[in-house]
Amino acid sequence: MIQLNRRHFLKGAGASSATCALASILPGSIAAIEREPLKGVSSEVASICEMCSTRCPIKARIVDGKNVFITGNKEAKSFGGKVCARGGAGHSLLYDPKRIVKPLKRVGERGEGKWAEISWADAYKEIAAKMNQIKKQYGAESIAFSSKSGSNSDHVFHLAAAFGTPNTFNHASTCPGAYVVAAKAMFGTKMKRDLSNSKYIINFGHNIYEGINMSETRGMMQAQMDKGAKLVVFEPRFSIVADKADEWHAIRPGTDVSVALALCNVLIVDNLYDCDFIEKHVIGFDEFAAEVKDYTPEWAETISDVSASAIRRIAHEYASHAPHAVVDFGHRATFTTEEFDMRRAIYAANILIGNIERKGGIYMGKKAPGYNKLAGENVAPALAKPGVKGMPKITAIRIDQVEKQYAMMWSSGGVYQTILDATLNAKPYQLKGWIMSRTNPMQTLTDRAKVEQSLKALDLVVSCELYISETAAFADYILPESTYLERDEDIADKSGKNPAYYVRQPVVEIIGDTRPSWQIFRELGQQLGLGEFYPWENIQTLQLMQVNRDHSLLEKIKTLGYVSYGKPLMLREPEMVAEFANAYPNARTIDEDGTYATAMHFKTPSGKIELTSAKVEEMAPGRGVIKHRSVQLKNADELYFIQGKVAVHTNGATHNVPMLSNLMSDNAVWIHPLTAGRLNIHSGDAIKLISSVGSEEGTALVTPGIRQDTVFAYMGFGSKNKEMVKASGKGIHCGNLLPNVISPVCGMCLHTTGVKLERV
Ligand SMILES: Nc1nc2c(c(=O)[nH]1)N[C@H]1C(S)=C(S)[C@@H](COP(=O)(O)OP(=O)(O)OC[C@H]3O[C@@H](n4cnc5c(=O)[nH]c(N)nc54)[C@H](O)[C@@H]3O)O[C@H]1N2
Ligand SMILES: Nc1nc2c(c(=O)[nH]1)N[C@H]1C(S)=C(S)[C@@H](COP(=O)(O)OP(=O)(O)OC[C@H]3O[C@@H](n4cnc5c(=O)[nH]c(N)nc54)[C@H](O)[C@@H]3O)O[C@H]1N2
Ligand code: SF4
Ligand SMILES: [Mo]
Repeated sequence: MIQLNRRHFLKGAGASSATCALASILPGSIAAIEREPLKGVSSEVASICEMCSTRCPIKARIVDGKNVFITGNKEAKSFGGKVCARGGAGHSLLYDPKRIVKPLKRVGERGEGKWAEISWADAYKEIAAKMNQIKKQYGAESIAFSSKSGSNSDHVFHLAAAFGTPNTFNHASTCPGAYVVAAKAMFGTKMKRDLSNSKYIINFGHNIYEGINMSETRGMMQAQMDKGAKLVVFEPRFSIVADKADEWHAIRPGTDVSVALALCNVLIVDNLYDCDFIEKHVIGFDEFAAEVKDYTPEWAETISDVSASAIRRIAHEYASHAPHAVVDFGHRATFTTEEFDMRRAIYAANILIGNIERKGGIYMGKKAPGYNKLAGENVAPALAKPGVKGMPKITAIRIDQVEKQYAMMWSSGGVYQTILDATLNAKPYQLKGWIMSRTNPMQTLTDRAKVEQSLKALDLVVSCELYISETAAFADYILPESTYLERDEDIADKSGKNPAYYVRQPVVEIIGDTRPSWQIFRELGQQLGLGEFYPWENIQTLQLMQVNRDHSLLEKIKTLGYVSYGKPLMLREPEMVAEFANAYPNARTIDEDGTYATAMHFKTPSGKIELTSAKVEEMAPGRGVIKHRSVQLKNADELYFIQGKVAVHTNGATHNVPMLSNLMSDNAVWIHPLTAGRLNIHSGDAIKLISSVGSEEGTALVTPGIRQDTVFAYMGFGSKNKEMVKASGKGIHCGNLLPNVISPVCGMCLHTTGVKLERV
């Protein structure tokens, strides 16, 4: 394997900004962008990246009227004033001739690729008429709304609520849902990880040097490079994170839960856990300990292929660095149907060493209201929610609400894939319309064929997009949104260890006839006769409502782009608590042990951390206690098929962006040499993967960096619509191989399945 200098690599990994010549404009494209000089501000504008949903704070400016130079906003220290390679390529999206810059209406069959331009006014009129007709005939609840979470989704879901449907979905069940729901069950709220201060990091497939989040990626780099943290990685393939780790264990896909439980077993049996912390802050320890008694490292080895002695040693090393050690709870939580207990087992390993609210451990976000209360004064302004009076009362139940076990998922984004059965089989009732924004389920929701069938079966499909994505290709109307470099949005909360806000602002004037989504969904709302639910006229009035009409505060947030308040605070970290109490004379009195431990309140039924949960037991009988359950992810004669992110593309989103497509346009399938040898497959050969729901042809990459029983592909490639010119037909389409699954309790999709491999 190629040896890379670790230090050298780490320096490069999270630090690039780019300015490049604009791609030439192809003639004849739909509503192509005229290549005119860019208009906007030539001084730096502070804003927010949207090349992925990490949404890093950026600064951008126009160079010579021709280009946009993007870098990180230095005000946001943890992001290091940097953007990643995709963040630096924003100009290539902005000026991509294949971006849609006029509203489009389908004129052929769904998916046939025949489009006509339509005015915004006519598009709103026709869509609103159809929506109202569906509402009259089948009820408002028969229209689902979906959007990737973020400020856009707030506007999409506001319209849904005003229209009267409860069926709103973000990307949760395809991505973070399981770790969010697991945290809710145990802590009553989402948790954050403090990688940069951690001395010992255990990583179960968090691909953080490729699936980049500038702040967390840089935090991990700091921990490794500057502070000498030890990193242990469990991964079925030799990812970049595995390559930069101190040790890599090629775990069997989907079996992480057994190793996490075995770590807990050793922590308890060998008495390495923080007894005092458990006594004060945790309930359900005894039930958990009784369950975990049998989950020995020797048992986990038989399931996961990770050696028992390694698990035992790692548990001891981890505990010896307590509390400044962490088991990372990951990001994309779709490795097994037992995700709920996998992520709970990981949190349990953190709780046992008492790293909660400690440096290098896990902690709760400190938003203004709670922070101010501790300080005894208004250190940070609290944002107001614009009150909208008289919103319709919705009585229809959500399509994912029939089963009580998903109770915690409804409010965390919903079980997105339930749209498919509701559409195709009227389960639990018939859907007739789907209004979506900033989402590409054909690529990202699993079982592409079923998504296509569903889109074809509906009476109305609307997509708000930048491109004619694979999904938008099946819409009746495509509403083109201005890119993040052309639009403004509401102020967003970016609080971490202390309160922080930031805001998106336009860097260039809008190119073509596109609009920001807050405007699109407001105008559609007005056309629907729901204007009374939009007390804001434009984004400025909405922002002023957020800051309680404090003009100078708004000005400050806009000028700096990112504003943070107070001092970083972790409630059980004595030094931080002392500094905090020192800074604010009316601050809460420090506990006897020098911390604010008694100020920790968990929004669980008991008010404590719940290692075992009566509420979960009630929602999903038999699941109150964290347990191991055997899962069969593939048949004996199949290989595991797994995926991951690549550093130069985002999900199912950027494969048409010229600059990024030039860097990588295909996803060769990783195959172990012994597996390849049996089928006489060599690197570069054409191969085929066949699953229970589809088959895909691609190219082989023979590498020892993968388990023999597993194949891997970077996700997002192989688009099947011809409008994605640079992406269509290139590589394996992962969503076409994955069956549609709903995991217990957390409602997650499943991104691991069995495939047969053939040489073509
Ligand atoms: N460059 C880039 N950065 C991104 C994104 C992007 O698309 N591109 N997307 C953003 C988003 S939305 C997210 S959610 C994050 C994603 O962040 P991550 O969740 O870290 O990203 P993935 O690459 O999906 O990570 C999954 C990793 O798990 C491995 N894996 C697969 N199955 C298993 C298993 O059963 N066990 C273990 N232990 N490992 C397994 C895969 O090989 C892969 O390396 O990244 C964000 N940042
Ligand atoms: N097989 C498989 N499936 C996966 C994953 C995997 O690893 N493997 N990863 C999962 C994960 S972690 C996630 S988060 C999801 C992500 O999947 P999605 O939530 O679908 O998000 P993206 O693919 O990032 O982007 C969706 C669409 O948003 C459009 N878009 C980009 N910017 C804007 C904008 O400013 N406005 C509007 N209106 N549209 C915009 C893009 O053109 C793109 O078509 O995929 C999940 N699906
Ligand atoms: S991680 Fe990269 S692409 Fe994603 S928001 Fe940050 S700079 Fe932009
Ligand atoms: Mo994600």
